[in-house]
Amino acid sequence: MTDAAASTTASIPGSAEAAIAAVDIGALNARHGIAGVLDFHRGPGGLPWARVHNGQASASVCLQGAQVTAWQPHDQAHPVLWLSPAARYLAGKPIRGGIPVCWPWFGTPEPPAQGAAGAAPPAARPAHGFARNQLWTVHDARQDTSGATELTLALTDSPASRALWPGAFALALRVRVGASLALALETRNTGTVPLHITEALHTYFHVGDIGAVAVHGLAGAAYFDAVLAAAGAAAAAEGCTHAGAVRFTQEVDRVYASSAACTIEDAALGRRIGITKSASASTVVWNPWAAKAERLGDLGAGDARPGTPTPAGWRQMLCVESGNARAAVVAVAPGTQHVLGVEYRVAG
Ligand code: TA6
Repeated sequence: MTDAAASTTASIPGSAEAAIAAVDIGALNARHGIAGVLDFHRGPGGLPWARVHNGQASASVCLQGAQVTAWQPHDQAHPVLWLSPAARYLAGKPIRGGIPVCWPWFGTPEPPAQGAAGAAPPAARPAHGFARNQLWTVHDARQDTSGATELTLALTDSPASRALWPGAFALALRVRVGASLALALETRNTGTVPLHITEALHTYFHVGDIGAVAVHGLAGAAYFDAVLAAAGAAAAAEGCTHAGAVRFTQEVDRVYASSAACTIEDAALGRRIGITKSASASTVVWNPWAAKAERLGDLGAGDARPGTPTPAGWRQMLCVESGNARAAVVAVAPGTQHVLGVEYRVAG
């Protein structure tokens, strides 16, 4: 079966397993493989992956959800993206770690903010949208003049997506793997009415220890504190601000109204990760800390104390997500497109 047919199969509700099984790895390698640089294979759970190893970096991208699950420049001793040691690899479900694509909504939205008249009731709509759960097709793969590898994956509306959200769309994710990692999430409205979306590239970064991390660039930006909101302090959760860097001594789950670049300063690993972005009005910062990590159940067990040889998974991850969330709804007019961009670069 061709990849196009496979993605069509994915469109029938409940056939995620069939769509995954129908992916023709040989055909993908014949059509898009790049000798010595890019190949396709089946990884954990039988999910299809693209694997990149060029002169600058290595990376992995799961075709389910167009989810970058690994990126490590050759000059880095540690992965830059975090992938849970307890990740589950299931058809139709997101993988814990890497860069989940949250689209066409961030979180669990309530209509009409999503502009989705006729959408399924909120309870039926998966958290962070459906794009991260569906099988994407490979649109293009190439080396650019710098020696970086650019992979473009695509997803279009289908019976499965329309059962959740009525939008007619063509989604593309361009991933450029090199000494930096760049992603561009392109939303094209192929319908006749405006699309209203929220979105995020929900990036999990690998850190030495969350207790020795600072995030710079968000001082003074207003943020929604989801932890306060979850504790019932709805009014106090809105319009928060802080001076200085974000540091971590407990669960942090914040949606900042910010288009600014950020830097993750990792004292334990002695490196800084630079985050620049475009067409993004929101930055989300999240670490679940021990209790929520326990409830989620797939971040990896281990020692909750800092500085031990067997740390819990949550001690070695930090999400800094770039997107357009909550009130930052993006309207995409018929026949037009919107492109959310990020680039990550490591120093030290
Ligand atoms: O981006 C932060 C957040 O919205 C948290 O509230 C937490 O739910 C996290 O995303 C992970 O969500 P997921 O659905 O991937 O488990």
